[in-house]
Amino acid sequence: MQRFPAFDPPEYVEWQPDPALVRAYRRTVEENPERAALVALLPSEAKRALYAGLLRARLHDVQLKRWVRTGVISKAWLGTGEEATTVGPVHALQRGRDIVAPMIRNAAACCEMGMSVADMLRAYLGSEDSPSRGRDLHVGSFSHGVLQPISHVGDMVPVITGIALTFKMKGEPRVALTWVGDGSTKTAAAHEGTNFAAVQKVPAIFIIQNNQVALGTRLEQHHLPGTFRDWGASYGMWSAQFDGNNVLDAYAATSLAVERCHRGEGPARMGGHATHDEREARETFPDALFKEWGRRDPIGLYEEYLKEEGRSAAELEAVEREVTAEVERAAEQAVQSKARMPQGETALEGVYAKPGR
Ligand SMILES: Cc1ncc(C[n+]2csc(CCOP(=O)(O)OP(=O)(O)O)c2C)c(N)n1
Ligand SMILES: [Mg+2]
Repeated sequence: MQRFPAFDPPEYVEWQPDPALVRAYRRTVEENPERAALVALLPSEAKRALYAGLLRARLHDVQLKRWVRTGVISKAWLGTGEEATTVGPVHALQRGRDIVAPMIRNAAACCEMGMSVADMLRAYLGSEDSPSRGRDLHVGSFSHGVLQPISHVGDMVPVITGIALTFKMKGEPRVALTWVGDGSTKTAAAHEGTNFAAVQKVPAIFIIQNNQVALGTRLEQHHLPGTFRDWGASYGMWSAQFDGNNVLDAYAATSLAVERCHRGEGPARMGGHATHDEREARETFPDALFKEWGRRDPIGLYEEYLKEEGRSAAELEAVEREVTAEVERAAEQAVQSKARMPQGETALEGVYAKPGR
């Protein structure tokens, strides 16, 4: 994809495929027979949609950075480098049936569940026509199956567990999924929710998104085991790991978890490993670590995979042109919404359910 020297992490600007990592990417997809079978069944169109999803996520972040740089907004939360951990799992779900609760790192989930990029950008402007009507920058849309998270990390775990419990009680073949940052696993809410999900055997999927940092706190400062491999087992819960930079692995691992949920064998816990590119992380970790993870750009590696599958550069460029146009159009539409800021009194509207509902 086109790189953006002004906005991309430095490791991505001159990104070139490392042949060993390209081979390892394919090996990851092929070495687990169950996952390999699922990937082999993916229609060409679905693989293209995964690519578009990754691009949409990256370009959404680039647009936000552009707005920060030009003073349209003062701050943005980004998922750059972690796109595969969000996009792969959402593509394993069914729109209109399943429910997700994205954390701020997972804004891409909103779009992959069908929300428009323009609405995602409007949320940052806090306009009257934004998803929360200007109340909050956390984004959700019930009609798209996306729960709007609250700021407190870890708190969506018991909420998702409750939703999954409802699915189980009603006998509905649906699943509920949320992501939990490595740091957020330490909250009481995450523990209580995970344990309750396990003992109630609800159709929930928890993805521990281990980007090795929680603001300025490194993983080894808050998590002595070093990995999350045994985390699910400590709750008596089935769990699996996937490569957080490999969208196909993330997709296939989540698909298996969904199948388990449908068989009544939920919940499932999964770990995705990714990188994190924000100021605190850059101040916390040595440059070498960013170089190492930068070589694993989830978009660059997936492009190499697709090319090996016989996709032409022209086809990939066509997808990129479509998504670029979608994001550019969305930014233009969203900026128009700046003229539609909510009146203060409207903050009191729509807070409580109407009697009888
Ligand atoms: C309960 C709670 N404590 C503290 C914060 C402040 N806070 C916001 S993000 C964050 C770090 C979360 O780290 P992690 O779970 O690893 O997610 P990441 O940001 O790395 O995606 C903290 C401590 C919060 N939002 N909620
Ligand atoms: Mg983290």
